[in-house]
Amino acid sequence: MKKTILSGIQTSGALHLGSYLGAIKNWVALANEYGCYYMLADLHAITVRQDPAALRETTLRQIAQYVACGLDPERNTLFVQSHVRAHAELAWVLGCYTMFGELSRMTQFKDKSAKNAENINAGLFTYPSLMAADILVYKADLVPVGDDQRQHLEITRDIAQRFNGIYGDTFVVPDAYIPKVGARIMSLQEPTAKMSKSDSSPGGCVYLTDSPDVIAKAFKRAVTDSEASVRYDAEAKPGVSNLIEIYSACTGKTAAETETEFSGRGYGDFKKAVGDAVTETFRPIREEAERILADRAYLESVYRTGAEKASAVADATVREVYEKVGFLAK
Ligand code: ATP
Ligand code: LTN
Repeated sequence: MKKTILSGIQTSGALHLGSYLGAIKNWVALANEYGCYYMLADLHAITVRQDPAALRETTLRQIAQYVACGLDPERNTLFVQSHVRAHAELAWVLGCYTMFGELSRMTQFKDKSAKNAENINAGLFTYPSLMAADILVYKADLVPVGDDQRQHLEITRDIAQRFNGIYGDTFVVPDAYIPKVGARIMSLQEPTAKMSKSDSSPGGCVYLTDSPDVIAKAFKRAVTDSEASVRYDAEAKPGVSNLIEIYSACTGKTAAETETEFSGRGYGDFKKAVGDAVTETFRPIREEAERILADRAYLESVYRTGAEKASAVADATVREVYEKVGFLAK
């Protein structure tokens, strides 16, 4: 029996270099060895205010991008979170086994509350109970994510263990799968902050949909330092180290090989090479995503089939959980 993977990305904006290198690249790499569920987290996306038409469009585009990245819908279950009711149902139950104090310690909650001071809603606070439900409802063994999701995986494990401790073995306690290279891509403009779609500085974030021209410009302007030496030192040289990490992740070369390749050469050369490596990584995906996006009937068949397959498994877990906690069977 193959082990199970679940992961997802919020449909709160466009996919970028961080979400590609930190998450999706590994989804593709692991797809053959595992039974995989890859989700579009639209329920999570509305913890921040979204424009309805834009949310729908982003969701569709993101499905096309999942497929274009190499996730074959015949072999992976690709689905939209809100299409599978069991997520919301289990999230409610798990919320009753998640502590206020635990949620208060989540750094993502603290960061997002600081960024959205006018909308610190209950969904933003209980976000991790829903994420735990996403994972536990499929009894997933492994969750490939970027480094920023480590804490959410820890709380998921705690919730699973707590529930199992009270009701007997129910959930699989999942492991995070965090890549060695690319787990934390930093902003090109502010290399001490994570690259993110909510990045406020233009050029800090590189999107999967960006043209080669836009990508080249973003790397040309990337913040570095005055030493003019391509050397990995995350503390002293965060900008250059981030570029080395990006180059390594896109080309498969190690940091040491990258240092040797660019030894004695200026930052101009290096930045151009990193931009080219990213462009070549993104080009086939971008072109394929555009082609798929034009075929709405195909996209519909992908997410409908995905939701059906996912619901069958997820509904069974909810039934099991409802029975264990003592809900009367209908
Ligand atoms: P937001 O800015 O709305 O919080 P985000 O840009 O951080 O979003 P998500 O959609 O939350 O991106 O993340 C999707 C996946 O990509 C997660 O697994 C996350 O850990 C990973 N990821 C996001 N940003 C990075 C990054 N800069 N480096 C590596 N992995 C990342
Ligand atoms: N919180 C994640 C998105 C997400 C997720 C999940 C990731 C929602 N549910 C379940 C892995 C497993 C993020 O991208 N910020």
